[in-house]
Amino acid sequence: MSVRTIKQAIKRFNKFLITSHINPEGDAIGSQAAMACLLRKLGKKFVMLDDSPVPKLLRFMRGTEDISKEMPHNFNYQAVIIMDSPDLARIGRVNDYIKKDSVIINIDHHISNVNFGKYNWVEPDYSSTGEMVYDLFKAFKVKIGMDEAVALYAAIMTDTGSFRYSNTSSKTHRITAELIDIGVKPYEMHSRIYETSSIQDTNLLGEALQTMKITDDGKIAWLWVTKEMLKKTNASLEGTEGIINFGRSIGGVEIAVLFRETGTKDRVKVSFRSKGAVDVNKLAGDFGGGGHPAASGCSVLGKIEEVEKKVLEKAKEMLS
Ligand SMILES: [Mn+2]
Repeated sequence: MSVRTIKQAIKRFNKFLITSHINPEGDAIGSQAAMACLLRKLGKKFVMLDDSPVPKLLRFMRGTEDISKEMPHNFNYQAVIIMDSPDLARIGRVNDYIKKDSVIINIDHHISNVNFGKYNWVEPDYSSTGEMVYDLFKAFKVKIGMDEAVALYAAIMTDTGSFRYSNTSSKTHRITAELIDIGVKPYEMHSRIYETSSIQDTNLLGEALQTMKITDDGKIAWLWVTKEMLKKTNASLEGTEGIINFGRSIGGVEIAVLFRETGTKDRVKVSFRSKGAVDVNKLAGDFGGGGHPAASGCSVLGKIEEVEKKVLEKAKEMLS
């Protein structure tokens, strides 16, 4: 489906539930906040409801204070807009408020998206869901104000790794140039999101780097974050997010893997990053996860040593 179909769908309804995935990052939060701005300007009513709280770092965006964890009473939405989520499992507890006959508008850029909605707008070539929301503003001919410009910029900046990843296009830059013209300050945005690490999180990074290993051919690098390391350093879960990039940043590495003992119920969270030669969305898919060709993840049952062994075997298989 195209942006036009989604525009028509949004026009048809007046009360929306907006949500995104568990453990939201910049794109999930930014695209929800921008969508809220758009719906407000269109005179629509909405509630934003997420499984997980908004990360502290992202609360500077206006509108994020309206993202709640509980459904307000007496709010009967006509359609639910699910953003940046490849499947319904990714929205976690919010599923409790979705009925079999709910009208779902699915807006996402994950190649692994399973088209779970009545309306599915999926653009794997877009850098971020934020870029898609930008298109919606244009389709509706709604002027982009400062609040949504900040939210869209944050969404695009975080999902492109600050315009470094292969999903960065000339369109990405044209959009962000427009957002800068509206008043967004790139340095301020970068500083707010990337230059506010704590000493605890930095100590955790030090611990994690000690665990880094690399295959003999130098193509796979992997690291661990254990419960013990988190306890010792008193770091935050959010502080584990950028660690995988240190694996990918090594010359010759094709796949970086981060194993985190932060999954629920004896599960290990596994994140993958690729430099493009290997489709890590497929790799994550082998373990029930998904994402993008260059960035994906899954959650695997078992002890970290066992999970490491299984995952590395598959990764080596894919490279050979
Ligand atoms: Mn995204």
